[in-house]
Amino acid sequence: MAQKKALITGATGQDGSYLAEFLLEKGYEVHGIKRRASLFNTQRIDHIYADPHMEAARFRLHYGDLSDTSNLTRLIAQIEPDEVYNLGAQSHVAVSFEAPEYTAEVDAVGTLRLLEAIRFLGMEKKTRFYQASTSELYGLVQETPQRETTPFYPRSPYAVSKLFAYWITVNYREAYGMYACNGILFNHESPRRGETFVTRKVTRGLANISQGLESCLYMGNLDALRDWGHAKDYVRMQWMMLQQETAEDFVIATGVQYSVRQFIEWSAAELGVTIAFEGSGVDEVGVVSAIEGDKASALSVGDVIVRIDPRYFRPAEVETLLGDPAKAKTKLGWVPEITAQEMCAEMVAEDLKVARRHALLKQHGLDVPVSLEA
Ligand code: NDP
Ligand code: GDR
Repeated sequence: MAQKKALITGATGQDGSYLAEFLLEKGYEVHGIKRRASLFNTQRIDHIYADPHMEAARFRLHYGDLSDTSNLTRLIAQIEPDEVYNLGAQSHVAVSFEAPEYTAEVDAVGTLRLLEAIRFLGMEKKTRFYQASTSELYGLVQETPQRETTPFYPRSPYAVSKLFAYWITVNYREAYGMYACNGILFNHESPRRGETFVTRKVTRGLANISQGLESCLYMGNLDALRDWGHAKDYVRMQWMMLQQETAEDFVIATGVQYSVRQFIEWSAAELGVTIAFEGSGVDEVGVVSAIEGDKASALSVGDVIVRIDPRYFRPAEVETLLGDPAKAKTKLGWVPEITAQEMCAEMVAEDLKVARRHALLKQHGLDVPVSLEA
């Protein structure tokens, strides 16, 4: 059988990097799109990137951008991919309130650009298309747990843009008979998660604090509930969805939810530190009055401080998400292998390694600037 070719947008991101590894292991020729940036932005994929001068290199990177129609069309024409995975996006919900138009341009119209390029090039019967849809579509939830049939109610420019992308993918499937499908993925994390998403912000921030590199972690809504899985488990599903006889949309989730506060507590336990939460209603010893009952009494002077900062609250919040992955389990035989707590431990361990290295350098007068912006 001829070697399959895949094109990944967002190849430099968390999911893109795991998916590229996965597809290379499956024997694919993998093409990734990367954006031009003033600094190197390929840290997550450097370990799988081979010198392009080598004949046998099966992983190729191309400059491109989801806002550039001619670039996308040219790349698809050149590569002739069997599978396109559209993972590229301005993927930060809070940032989408700051840059709503750009988010729509990339996340909504960018998806249309890819689909239209495939159709325009007459490849709609050859090229299969995966769209990175999201549990953010459910937003203000209409049913719990959320499944494929649950009505959408997006709550951010990001989610509204992804709503367009969801429906245009369905539309190209129905209108042109394309094999195009949506994976409605709930939050998934890993040590490669971007530093400004909540889980990574917590594991990195607490690891830094434990090594004396930072003094305080500033957080938003600690009561938000999320269904967190591991990115490695979820990219396997992205591939599986493109290997079926007919294209269908699937919810991918663990079916278990935890709060942000719980995630902080797990991370603290991994590091062996205790947490003092501070907020707007702080009393004299710096303990937030919002902490209920016995949790508050466990706090003492010297605890790691987690301070509530209104800056990290969103204009419209998604308070709770819980997915029902029954369809994926039944039809695709998929079961997530890594629990949220195991994932948290892995993330803490990786961030601790880095924090220890930085602390050691600092001890020897080689100061490494730790970015506090998260
Ligand atoms: P990341 O933010 O880690 O990666 C996003 C990728 O998109 C990066 O490679 C980024 O490039 C690229 N990108 C951003 N803007 C553009 C653009 N204008 N043109 C081309 N590429 C661009 O996200 P994840 O890997 O976590 O998520 C992958 C996809 O899945 C996203 O579409 C996200 O919205 C969606 N999703 C994610 C979930 C999650 O929990 N992780 C859950 C549900 C959906 P650069 O590296 O240069 O910034
Ligand atoms: P989310 O992920 O918005 O669900 O989108 P994020 O980790 O950013 O937030 C999860 C929840 O934590 C609350 N929160 C904070 N969030 C951040 N980033 N920083 C904080 O300081 C903080 N404090 C509390 C948030 O309010 C929210 O409720 C992610 C992205 O990967 C999307 O691309 C993807 O579509 C969805 O997951 C599913």
